Amino acid sequence: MRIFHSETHRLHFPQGELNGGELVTPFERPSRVEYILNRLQERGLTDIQAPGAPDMGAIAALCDPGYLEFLETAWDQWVAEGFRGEIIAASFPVRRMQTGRPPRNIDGKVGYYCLAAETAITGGTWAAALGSAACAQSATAAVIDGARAAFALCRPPGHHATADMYGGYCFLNNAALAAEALRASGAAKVAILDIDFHHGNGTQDIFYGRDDVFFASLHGAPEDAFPYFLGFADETGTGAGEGATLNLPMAPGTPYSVWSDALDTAIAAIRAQGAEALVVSLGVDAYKDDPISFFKLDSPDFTDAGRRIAGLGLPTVFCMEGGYAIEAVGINTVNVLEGFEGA
Ligand code: Q9C
Ligand code: ZN
Repeated sequence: MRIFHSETHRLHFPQGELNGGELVTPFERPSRVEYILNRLQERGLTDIQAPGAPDMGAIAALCDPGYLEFLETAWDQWVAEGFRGEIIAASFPVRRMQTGRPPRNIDGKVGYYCLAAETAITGGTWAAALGSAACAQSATAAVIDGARAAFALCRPPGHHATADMYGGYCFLNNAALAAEALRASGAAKVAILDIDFHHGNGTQDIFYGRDDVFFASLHGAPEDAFPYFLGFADETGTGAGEGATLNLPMAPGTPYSVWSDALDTAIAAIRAQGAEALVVSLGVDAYKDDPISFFKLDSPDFTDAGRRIAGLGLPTVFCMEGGYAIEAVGINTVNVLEGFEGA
């Protein structure tokens, strides 16, 4: 399988994540990539290359222009303001405060474009987000060129990012970029299967009103799990997109026997939709020992999940998302890819 990885991910390494009122070392950290790379090598998945330059036109087509300008300039403005810490949002346009006007003040602007305060921005965040997007774009190009599948080792992840908001460790929605590129290459219908533990609110939001990109997500029930406010089973799409979103929220303690039934449900829906290409938002935080999640998948279960996904027989772009049980992240990620390839 062709694999795309960019060293630029290292440029994004905030020292602090707001967690339980403390600033802790972020769960989403550079070493995650090292564990995945090591495991890929160990298992002989060595076709690893750097992506091409990011396709800025495709990123501009997906995202709000003010948001992209914000990501590009936020650090310089923050430093110019005299702030000495990392960028952490503190004021948000919440209920009855939404007038759609991005503030001039950088502290206000940060809150305007942020959906969750755990995620810090630093001087290298924009470059890292672009490198991550480039991995998704190059992996998609490989699949468009005829590869059965490709793996984008995206970091930072993407599925919480909307067209105009960052958060949940995400800045640019890599899976959405992949899906759009597959559509542009001629696939009439594309499916995004999101198996990260968390609901892919950003991806859902981007495609919610469209019927050409089907979105299916397996995740911790929003009553109990981040992002808390989206991902309920009754969110099924709107307008032309009605029926093109499938949410499968599950309870704390969910074992693989239940999770795999949900996976089969999502796979059957993707088949029924007539998707011609597949994007997998590949998070492995459904793992039993993940420090911020509550499902009970074991490592061999990820191999089985990969096998089931392969059963769709679709050209497939895997985009790395979450997974924070550091040592197991490599094993579980590679298990999905091996299960897929061995099927
Ligand atoms: N402070 C992804 O898996 N909540 N994002 C953090 C611990 C945010 C997860 C809770 C979790 C975001 C891509
Ligand atoms: Zn996650």
